[in-house]
Amino acid sequence: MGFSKDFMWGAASAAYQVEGAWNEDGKGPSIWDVCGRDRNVIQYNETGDVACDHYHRYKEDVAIMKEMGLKCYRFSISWSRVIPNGVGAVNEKGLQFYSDLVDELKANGIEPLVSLFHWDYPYALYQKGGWMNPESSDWFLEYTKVVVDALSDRVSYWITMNEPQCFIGCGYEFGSHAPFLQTNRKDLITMTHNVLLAHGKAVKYIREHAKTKAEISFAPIAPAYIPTNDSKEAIEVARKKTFGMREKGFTFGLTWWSDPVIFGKYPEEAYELFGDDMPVYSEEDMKLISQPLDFYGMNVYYSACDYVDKGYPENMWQGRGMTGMGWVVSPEVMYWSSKFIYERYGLPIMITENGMAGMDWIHMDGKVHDTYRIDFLHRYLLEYRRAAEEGIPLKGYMHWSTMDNFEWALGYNKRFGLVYVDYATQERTIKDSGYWYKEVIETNGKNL
Ligand code: GCO
Repeated sequence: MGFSKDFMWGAASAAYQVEGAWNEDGKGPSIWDVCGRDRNVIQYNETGDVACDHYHRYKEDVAIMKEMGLKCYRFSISWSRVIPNGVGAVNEKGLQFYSDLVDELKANGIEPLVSLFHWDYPYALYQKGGWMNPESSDWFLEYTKVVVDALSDRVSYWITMNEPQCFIGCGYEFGSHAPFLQTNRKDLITMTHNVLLAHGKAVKYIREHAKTKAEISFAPIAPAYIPTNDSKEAIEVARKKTFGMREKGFTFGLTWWSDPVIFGKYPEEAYELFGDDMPVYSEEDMKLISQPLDFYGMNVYYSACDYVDKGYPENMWQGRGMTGMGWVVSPEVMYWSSKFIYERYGLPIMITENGMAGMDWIHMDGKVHDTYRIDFLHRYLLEYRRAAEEGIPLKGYMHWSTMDNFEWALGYNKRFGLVYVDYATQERTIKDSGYWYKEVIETNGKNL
């Protein structure tokens, strides 16, 4: 037994990373448009102003996806393209873009999987306090309504939010992503609660109002610790660490986000660590937050590890293979994350992101020979299949990324795509890995 017959093979992107057209056709600014600009917080002061110009080239891009045999495409909607001020007047042209994209995908036999929010928060709402504002979850609900009413006749797969760990953790705890702030613990906790409420309200709305049967999840980062040996004890140690909490960097916790969403309560450990800083909420809140989901979408790139002051973190050693991000090549994480998370939360698993940044360029023969990405993918997919063989229900795999794009504060040099993008000409070239992935899809992973 390998991947199921209806396994969803796809690739992913996010609006700000690929679309460009940052101020066209009535789009309002997002925090990524404004907060990083000219401040030397983004590599070489690069921006997503043009990115892959996907806004204008989506037809060509869908044709390329079809050529690679993708069955699904996961993409996100830019909130401020659809509602320029975050709330209030709808920008019909912006909404039309996504409607056209969905039509184009459907016409090419590619299933759309929509992420409502992948970090490009409307700047106008940020000015009103953003996720600190008690109204913030209603703003998200209002936006969700607009998108779901317009697209749910053709879209059935929904991700409410991508990596809350990152947009709260990197955005407000570590200050490495827009809006590049480092705020206090109490505020981080307040924002978490509002984000969770927004997620819950969105799930409820989609469930009750979608025009086709909806399948809904969110997409946290979910890296497991890999057991140091095969013993039962080692597996329990790894499981415990995977679901444990730490004080600094708590916004990156897995249970911090997933326990409320799935169990309707914050982890016990959080109360021990944070005491009075924990949110005061009603039962009603937790009921909203823990609306039933259809699968657990997770972004998995490398194994979790404990960091130490000096020397290597535990998943690293001298000379260990790593990707262009400095992330260790640790394929077993696909198996252990799927297993641990399925056992804890009981939902079918979908890898909503996985991939690697490489040093890609066009070779003299005009092609991109990214053998390392093929090897990476091969190893990771084998470990993912191992989970399927043990009976863990796996729904799909969305490779990150469809094409090279803007890697947030690291700019354009981190190339994650199955498709190479020449940013000067906007020419696209399918990499060897893109053709290799096509064969994986065609054989449903039997050729691995
Ligand atoms: C994330 C985001 C993506 C990134 C990708 C590579 O996980 O950070 O969801 O937008 O580009 O993961 O870092």
